[in-house]
Amino acid sequence: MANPAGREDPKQEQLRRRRVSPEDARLTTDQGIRVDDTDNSLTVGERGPTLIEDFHLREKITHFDHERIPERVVHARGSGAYGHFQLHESLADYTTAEFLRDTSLSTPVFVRFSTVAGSRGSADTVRDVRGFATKFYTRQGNFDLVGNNMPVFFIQDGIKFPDFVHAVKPEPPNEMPQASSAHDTLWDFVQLQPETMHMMMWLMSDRALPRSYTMMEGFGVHTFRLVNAEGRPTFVKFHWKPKLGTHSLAWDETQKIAGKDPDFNRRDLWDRIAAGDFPEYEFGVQLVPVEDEHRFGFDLLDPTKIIPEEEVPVRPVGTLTLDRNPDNFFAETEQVAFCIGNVVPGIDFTNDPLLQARLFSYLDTQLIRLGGPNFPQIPVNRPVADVRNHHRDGYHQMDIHQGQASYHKNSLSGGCPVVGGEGSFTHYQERVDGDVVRKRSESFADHYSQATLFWNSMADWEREHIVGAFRFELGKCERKHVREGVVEQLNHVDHDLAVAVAEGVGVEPPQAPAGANHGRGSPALSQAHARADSVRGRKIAILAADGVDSAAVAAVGEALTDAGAVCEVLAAKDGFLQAANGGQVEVTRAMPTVASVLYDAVLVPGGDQSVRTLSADGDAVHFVAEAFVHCKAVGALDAGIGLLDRAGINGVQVASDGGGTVSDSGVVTATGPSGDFAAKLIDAVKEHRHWTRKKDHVPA
Ligand code: HDE
Repeated sequence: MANPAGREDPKQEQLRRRRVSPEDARLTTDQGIRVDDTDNSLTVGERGPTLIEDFHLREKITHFDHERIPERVVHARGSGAYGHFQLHESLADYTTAEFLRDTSLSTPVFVRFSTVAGSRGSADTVRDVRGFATKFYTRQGNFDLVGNNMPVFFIQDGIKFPDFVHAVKPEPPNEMPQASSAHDTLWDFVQLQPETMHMMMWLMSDRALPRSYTMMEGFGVHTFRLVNAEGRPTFVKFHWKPKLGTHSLAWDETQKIAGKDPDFNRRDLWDRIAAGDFPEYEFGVQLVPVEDEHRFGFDLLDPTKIIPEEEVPVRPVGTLTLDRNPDNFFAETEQVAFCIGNVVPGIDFTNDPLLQARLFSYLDTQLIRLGGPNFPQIPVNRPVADVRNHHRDGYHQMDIHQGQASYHKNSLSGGCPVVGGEGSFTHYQERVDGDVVRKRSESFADHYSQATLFWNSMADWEREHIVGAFRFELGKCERKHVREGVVEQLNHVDHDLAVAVAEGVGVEPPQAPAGANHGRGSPALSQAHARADSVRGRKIAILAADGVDSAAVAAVGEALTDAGAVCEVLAAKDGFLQAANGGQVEVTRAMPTVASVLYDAVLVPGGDQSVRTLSADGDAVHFVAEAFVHCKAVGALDAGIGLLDRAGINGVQVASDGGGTVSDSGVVTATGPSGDFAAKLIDAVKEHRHWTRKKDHVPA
């Protein structure tokens, strides 16, 4: 079976045999017996008692009673997709992993994106880390890269994970708040555990509010080891970079979306793939020769540290394309089991203590979540590589193992399956020597330098967002000593930051600390430098009423659609609008069913009557004002400019000669015939957001 790129896809071929379609089928019991009636139980007389011999009733209810499995203890809410990974540049000098050596191979994958703290039914757009887990179904077996959209973690040693997760999850007495870090227990943990500071900077930044799963980076976080054919190791950090750039939502917007469309990120991913607009990510590696292990000012084994990209560039070597939505959420996205211990020959671990604890945790949690040791046989988890061993029995055994010998060594099955041979996994032979201790390495002691590096790298608007986020989160903490403790920690990151946060949360601003900010930055950390060259999948709202200028709707709509955007005509009611020229314009959605927060940009076409109606409609006025306040591209043509004025968007300039197009911080207007309006609007949408826009005067 071929994938959309025309390459054979052995995983889809394997899954095809497991898919069950309702088409042309008759309803049966689980035993395959056709059922004559599934709406009425078997009773004695029409009003009499129900009979226990009604096997169909019993089976139907019993199956229903057992439909649920435990949700993941973290990363419970997720969205998955299939795709393929294409290597462009061979890493044969560094690894024996075939999928990273052979550029002719296309490797099938399943990816699951997730939030961390919320339950399965929580909203997508909460402030949180996002999981970015990829299962590569390689010919040498499954390789799982279980990463996040932030390159560091909250803690250095896995033994702290239960403490951290208990602190961030809803509080024990009342299970509040849902999917939010803005509460006392998390911040109490933070103030007492300074190693969290670097990650907290990321979590309070816009990285925690991705516009789309297709617009966020992914990181393997830990330093791994690649091993080549000569057995030579190289340290490696894995990266995903979205082709659409790394872009985020506004905090106010995320909170509103959580109510308007809690499935916002999930829907966006699904719709893009369904529309054939396949999300793409560049796969990159930072390679560090083992001789350089100690050349950095931090420990490569410390998962609270990045290797700045300016010091070790990310080398792009492949592309991940997501091109198929799952058929069944439960069977695939819920039952997929990632395990950081799933590595293939040529990829190995390091002594990062967080990584080591993860090696235990994933298999352990899946044994309970998926009900026993045979979960690797579930279709989404099953490798495309042959599986042959002496593991036997257990709940839900799906394979029928033939032969008398289920042990090694054996002579009865001719010694099969035979151990070893070409392509066998051999653990890297690291020499280790030391005393048995319970002690954090001194080389892990610096908790602030990289938090400061992150802060120094931010644009002014990013810093404003970070300060706002700290103020919001600490403002939700009931205990003053917790707020004070966090401000004290922030003072080690940057004094100005600590003062700005203190002022917002009723805490005495701290004294300047002894050591000054080191002043170093890493431009790659700022989203101000994110790629912004595409409008693919961007959603544009076109506000209209009867009397709209349908020619403008058609012309600008077509230009945006040709560029890859998705345009929707919104009006007070569903149906058709009478256009100014007598034609009709179909309404895509009724305005009460949507909101500006669900769109990337808004366009108000001309048409006097249409704009008069919209100007008298509070929903429409608010729509435009809110889009403006969230720094989105706003376009208006001719009379449509009047709606911008009505929304309080001052400073809209109109070319004095009555024609031409004017763009002011993402507000694009034109009067009269104007050839470049659509092009300018497209450019404004590409920018994603116009964060430096002056907007405090607009009431929304
Ligand atoms: Fe996880 N993590 N984690 N984690 N993690 C799980 O595994 C754990 C960590 C990550 O879409 C669990 O099957 C420990 C870092 C993702 O199914 C669990 C530690 C990173 C996902 C678990 C960490 C991650 C998980 C919950 C510290 C980024 C979702 C259910 C030692 C590099 C995968 C499950 C999916 C899921 C344990 C830290 C990423 C409990 C003990 C660091 C993306 O096993």
